[in-house]
Amino acid sequence: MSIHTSNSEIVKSAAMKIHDWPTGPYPARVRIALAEKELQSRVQFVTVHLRKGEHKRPEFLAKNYSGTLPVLELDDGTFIAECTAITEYLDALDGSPTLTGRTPREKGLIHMMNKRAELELLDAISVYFHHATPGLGPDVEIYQNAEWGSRQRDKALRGMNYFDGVLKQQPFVAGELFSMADITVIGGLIFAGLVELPVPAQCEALQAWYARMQQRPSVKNRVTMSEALTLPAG
Ligand SMILES: N[C@@H](CCC(=O)N[C@@H](CS)C(=O)NCC(=O)O)C(=O)O
Repeated sequence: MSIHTSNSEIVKSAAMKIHDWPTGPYPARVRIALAEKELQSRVQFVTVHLRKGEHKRPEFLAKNYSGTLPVLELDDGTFIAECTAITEYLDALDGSPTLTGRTPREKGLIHMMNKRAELELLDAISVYFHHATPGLGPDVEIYQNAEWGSRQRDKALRGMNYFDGVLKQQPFVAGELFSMADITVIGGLIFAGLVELPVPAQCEALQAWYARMQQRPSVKNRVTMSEALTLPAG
């Protein structure tokens, strides 16, 4: 099977690997994108144990300098890290982008809202987790700054209020269509659940949107999607 891109370049249907951790909020973003694009069968998952700090070891840092998950490995040995970059790659594969925008306007709005979802919500919760909670444990969290972490928690709560306001005006984070920006806010709320940071009661539009998002099969099945497709790390 081959997949045609919009400029007629043929991308061979080679196997891809995703290095990730099944329950991680950032890995969830790529898992949801894979399921939305119906690409699961082309991927094998490699589990990298976050709590054992496998993502900070030299073998993994050679794949991703930043020492974070997920990482996409192509069959020619290319490694693509960063959820946004991986999602853009996956979305471009079939020449029919459904997650990152079809027109210049859609692309611009989705990229902006996706970045906002990272800055104002998901990344802020991540900093809170790593700095103001035990995080991944003392072997991994070698430097913590609790005050900085708490400030990021407050920033995330402000972010929830912001996205609530957005979703009062439109059905999805970047407008009328489901996109990568929705996936990133979903990642943020998955992380919020893990750190027990509830969406404030007054954020009714955000809560209603999240209830709708949790009904999507891509979101519901994200953790179990790797069960038959997992390789040991190595
Ligand atoms: N900007 C990165 C962030 C990825 C990230 O922080 N991933 C988490 C996994 S849920 C991680 O690797 N955390 C380990 C750590 O920071 O030590 C992306 O978008 O992919």
